[in-house]
Amino acid sequence: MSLDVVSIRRQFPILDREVRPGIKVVYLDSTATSQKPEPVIEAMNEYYRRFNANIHRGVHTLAEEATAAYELAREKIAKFINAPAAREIIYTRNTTESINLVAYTWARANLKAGDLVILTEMEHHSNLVPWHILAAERGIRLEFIPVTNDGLLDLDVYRSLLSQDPKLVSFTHMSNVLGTITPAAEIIKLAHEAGAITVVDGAQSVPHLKVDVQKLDADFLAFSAHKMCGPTGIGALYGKADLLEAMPPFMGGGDMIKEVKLRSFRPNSIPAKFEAGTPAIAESVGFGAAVDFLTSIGMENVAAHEHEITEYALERLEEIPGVKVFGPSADKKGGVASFTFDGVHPHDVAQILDRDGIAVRAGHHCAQPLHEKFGIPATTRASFYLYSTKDEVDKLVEGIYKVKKVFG
Ligand code: 7TS
Repeated sequence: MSLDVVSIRRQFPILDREVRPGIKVVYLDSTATSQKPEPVIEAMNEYYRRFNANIHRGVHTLAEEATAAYELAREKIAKFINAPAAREIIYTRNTTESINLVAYTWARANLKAGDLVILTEMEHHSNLVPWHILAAERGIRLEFIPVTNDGLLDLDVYRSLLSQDPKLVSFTHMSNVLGTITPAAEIIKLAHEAGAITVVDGAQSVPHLKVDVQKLDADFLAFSAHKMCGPTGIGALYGKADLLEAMPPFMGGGDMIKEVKLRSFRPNSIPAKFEAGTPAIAESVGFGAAVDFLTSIGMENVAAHEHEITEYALERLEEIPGVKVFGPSADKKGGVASFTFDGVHPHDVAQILDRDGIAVRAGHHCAQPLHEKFGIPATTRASFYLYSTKDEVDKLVEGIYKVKKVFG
């Protein structure tokens, strides 16, 4: 093991939880949301106990401390993804809001009827529906990089789409269903050569891989704190400063302005321009603590551990007659194993696993078009993180054999 998982697990109090007397939780649903370590919980508690105040408004000590903590967390997040400047990090509620921010501001200011936006067939609904809304409103054109049978993106089709003068390419860095890690740097380079800007959905990559926006040359990167050991209710949008500065505001209200008259306003500079109203202050503190926690472990170590668990999980799952795992081999994917089990509905699989405390997700995982592509309505999904163990994979496999018994 590349990580000291025993000591890591000790920092996640929930992993000790019994879901029923004598039945400990086996948490295999980190793709939906990760669990939270003690330092994150403690940082948020300390915020409420010691320096809760509204930010950017007061001159009193508590307000100054809260503001400093909010801005310090932004600096930590910027460093975590190697953003050149903290002002390029916009706090949002989550990945969904980050993508919508780009769709409602950059895209509405820059796209007109007939303009091409390229997406992929493996997108989460949050990187589809904002563009559907824009297509209906503006008449922009959507094209999709196809997914191959082994769960990879078909870059030959992408190259041919690029000859149609796209304005924007928005794609996931890691599929939440197939686990596929997409060749983001290459996709971005080709998009730039074609004159398009790029949005990277980093909801699954930022928590699990070392993501460097400068190496990628990403124009925008969207991610959520709750999937990376942080709290719910906060996420981030990284954007290159020149793009963010040229974009109109998203929501109007307090903090996002320099000056307001009865009939006009002047927007604030970035990042405040995009942060209207009282933000998620305690959550920003938790987000910063999550980034500290992951940094102290090292993202390379997190990724290596997940790789080991995923490789083992795929090997064990594929041994089970009737189980079909979707997506590429372990070397091309993150810690996700979505599968079907002959003759048993994915929801039934999940329900029977839950009897043994095994938490997995069943359904279309907010990627309906991808499931349609594979001709299935749903899958059962087990997903892994830095606290996952081979023992938990073994419990999952035992659980699936029990499902087999129940359904004959
Ligand atoms: N993009 C990807 C690739 C995701 O996996 C998710 C959430 C989102 C965007 C949206 O993130 P949010 O924080 O704004 O909700 N994925 C999942 C999932 O797979 N199960 O629950 C949420």
